Amino acid sequence: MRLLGFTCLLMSQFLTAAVSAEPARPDMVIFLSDDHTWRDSSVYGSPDIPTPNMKRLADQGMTFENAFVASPSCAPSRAALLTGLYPAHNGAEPNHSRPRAELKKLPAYLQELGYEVVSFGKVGHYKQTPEYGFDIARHFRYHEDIAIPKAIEWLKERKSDRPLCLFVGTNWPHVPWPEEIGDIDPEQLQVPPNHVDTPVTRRWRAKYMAAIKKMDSELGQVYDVARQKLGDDVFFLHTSDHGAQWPFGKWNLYDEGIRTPLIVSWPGRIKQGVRSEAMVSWIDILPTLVEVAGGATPEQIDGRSFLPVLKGNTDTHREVIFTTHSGDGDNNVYPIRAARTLDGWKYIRNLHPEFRFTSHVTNVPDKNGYWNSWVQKAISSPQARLQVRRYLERPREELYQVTRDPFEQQNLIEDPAHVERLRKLRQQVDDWLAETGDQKAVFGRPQRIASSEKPNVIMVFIDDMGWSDLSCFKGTTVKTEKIDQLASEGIRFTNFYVNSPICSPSRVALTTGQYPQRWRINSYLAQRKKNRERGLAQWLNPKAPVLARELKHAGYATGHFGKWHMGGQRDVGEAPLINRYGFDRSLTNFEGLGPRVLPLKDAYDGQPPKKHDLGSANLGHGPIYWEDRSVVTAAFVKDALTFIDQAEATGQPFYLNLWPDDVHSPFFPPEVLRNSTDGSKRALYYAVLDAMDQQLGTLFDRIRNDEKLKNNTLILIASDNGPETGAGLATPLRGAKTWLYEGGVRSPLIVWGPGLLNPQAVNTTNNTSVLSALDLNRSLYTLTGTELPQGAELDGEDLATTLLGKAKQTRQAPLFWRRPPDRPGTKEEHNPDLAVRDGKWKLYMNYDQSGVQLYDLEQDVSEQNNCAVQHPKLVARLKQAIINWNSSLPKDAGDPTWRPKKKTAKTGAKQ
Ligand SMILES: [Ca+2]
Ligand SMILES: [Ca+2]
Repeated sequence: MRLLGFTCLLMSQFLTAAVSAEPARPDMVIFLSDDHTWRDSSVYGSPDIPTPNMKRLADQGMTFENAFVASPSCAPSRAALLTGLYPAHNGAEPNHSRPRAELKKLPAYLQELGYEVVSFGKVGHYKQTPEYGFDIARHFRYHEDIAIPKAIEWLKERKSDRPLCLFVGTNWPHVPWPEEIGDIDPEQLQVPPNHVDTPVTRRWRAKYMAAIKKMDSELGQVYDVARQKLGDDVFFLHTSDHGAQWPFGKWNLYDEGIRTPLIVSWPGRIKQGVRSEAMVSWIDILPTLVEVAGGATPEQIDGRSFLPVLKGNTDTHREVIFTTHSGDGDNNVYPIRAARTLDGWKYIRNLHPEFRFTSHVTNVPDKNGYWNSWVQKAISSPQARLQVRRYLERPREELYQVTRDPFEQQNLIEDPAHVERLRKLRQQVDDWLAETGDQKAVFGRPQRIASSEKPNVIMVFIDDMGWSDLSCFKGTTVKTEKIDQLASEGIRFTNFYVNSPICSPSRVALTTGQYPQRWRINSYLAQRKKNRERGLAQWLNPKAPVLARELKHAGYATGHFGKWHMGGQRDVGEAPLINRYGFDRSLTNFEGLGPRVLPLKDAYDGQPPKKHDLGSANLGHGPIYWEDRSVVTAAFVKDALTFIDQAEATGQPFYLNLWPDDVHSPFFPPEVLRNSTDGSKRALYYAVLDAMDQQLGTLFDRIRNDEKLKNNTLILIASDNGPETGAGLATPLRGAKTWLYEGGVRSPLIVWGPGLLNPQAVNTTNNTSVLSALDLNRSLYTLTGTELPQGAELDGEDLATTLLGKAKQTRQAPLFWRRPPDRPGTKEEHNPDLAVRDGKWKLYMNYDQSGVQLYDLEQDVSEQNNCAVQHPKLVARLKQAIINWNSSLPKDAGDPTWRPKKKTAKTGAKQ
């Protein structure tokens, strides 16, 4: 009888009566994939991405055409799944955030019904998984791919006869995608129409496919063992937490971000091989599982059980799906809300269209290598440029008819034919925002879209060039024609200073706008031990204010090309990479980390070229390539030109550091110039200066020959410190590199910008304004209309109008220097410990207040006549000013009262 009844029911309506009559409590297996776009599977129509195991499952169950996640990034999506609540309700809004602790989570609902609820792999967001209250939670860390075999092993060996709800979460096809692509042919792949088709895109697409293959294979293994071990009455559900990490996918509310595969099989209960149009959300999965387990559908949540759809009792569920995205708080700060209707319409509201849409894709290009190829193609291809700009800049609202325009390319927001539909969708979203108490919060610090009026800035910071080496600064040995040309079209400043007579601290001052001693960088950074012994930090603290970072947030493209020397040299391989300081793109030498070009020294003497990297090649964090020392500046220029082209393609103003390691030793000029020297240090130095001038000329010509760039670009040229003794010249100034005397810290400054400077000031020399690199930094905030960094007190003063030749102001506060701790001078002559310039006066003294010297620089620029005795009051005032300044800063090993910090296990290795 029973058997007959069973057959009858099967023939009629699929066991509905039996299920509702008594709790079935079937075993349940939920297989979650990670970052898999629904479209990228043969089950959902992909012509070139076979997913045979998804297909197998689909053949045995119900495939949902209209399944959506609540939010397109891992943590909020999974939190919505495991609470049945929208992100604004459960508190997990940006990526990496958690639902509120007091909320009831999915395991608790099922445990109450007698279930053992177990999780293997990425089910919650990695280490958050155990917080959801699973009976067992294992192997949930980042790409802990062993989770799948471990889950299978565990299930095979399970002895309990409690009903089981097993979650298995693979990390595939989440990045990093596998390098091994097997027999996938990138040439044969279909590139989606909203992507940019480049060879690199195809290679990455092949890698993504290889990752999908892994996921699909794991799905098949778990499905098979579930059926073997748990029998036919197993409820098996497969879905993905959101779309893939491609532009317009993950972190987006386009269908590629929010629409998701959902396939459910339950032999004997769900018809085989059916497809459902019913619209369901990830928040509906929790109540569905509870109902399948025989429980009453929870009422206090946003989700609603779609068991009636599974049972074939209805083919509708929701009319509209609401989705939300709040960014990842870091690379993506871009809140969006959207409604997607069953009849195929999508309304998107970008809460802050003034923000630039950035993400891991744009910000971590080495891990998403195709993005650069998109931007590169956008330089010449309008189609590529359109897609790149569409990704980066979004309108306030978007409206798409997804059924006709599946890739959401035609925004119909302005189309009068849809006014009524739009009104309704806006209202629905407003109501939903109100209902969920959505605060529309911005998580993290956004990047803004800059006005196209903003000027570009190129900061050329030459290394170890003397005060009087450029022929436009009275140099007589070589003609620096390219720099001279800029000088003749711009303004020369003869009272410009750097804030240290040596590389690293001078660079820190220009970079941060603060005295470098604040950051404990008062000499060149070298080996870890050597840094520690001199009382130096190991690298510039990334918390320091950085002009480039502020410009980046204001919408600038930022690039650093050339020597860095603020961390990441010799044996200090764990220093932050240059991009941590706010640079979008960088190429450096052996004095920094990230992409770099390392020099080969060739003396053209028949010997093979020698590598010169001081250990950099061993530090990793590349890519690294080698180049002849004589053309390293040209390599920096080449990359800078690409950066400029790309900034134009992305529609951004740019800030560019071009910091050659010319004309620092060792001196290896090109062969043709070397041959015209006598081989002496000085002659080789000038040959390098000549070559550098020509190589920089390529960059200058690019700007000058482009009308738009010419009129809206500012180029500044200075040297980071005085000349190395025996190489360049500082005549008539006293001292050289490492000395606090004028020859160590006074530098040429040239400001060029035909569209920006006062035309009357062109080809003039400003001999009166006293200013420093600190003031350049501060003035560039004004010149670019950029807000000052929050909470930072800058030491520079705003002399923007002076730099543009519209005024001749001088810095108000005195300028101070402290000598590098390891540069006390020579046997014959002591390098003064401390110095101040105030007006025309410069005063020197030692830490113990001895050795006071005072010079009147207007009368005595060569600092030959110490007039301290004649000006006791002035001396007393300036001495006190130095003492006050110096005592406000951390000491270093040059100060006799400095004591090394005790080395502890925690801090010894680091700062
Ligand atoms: Ca994910
Ligand atoms: Ca230098």
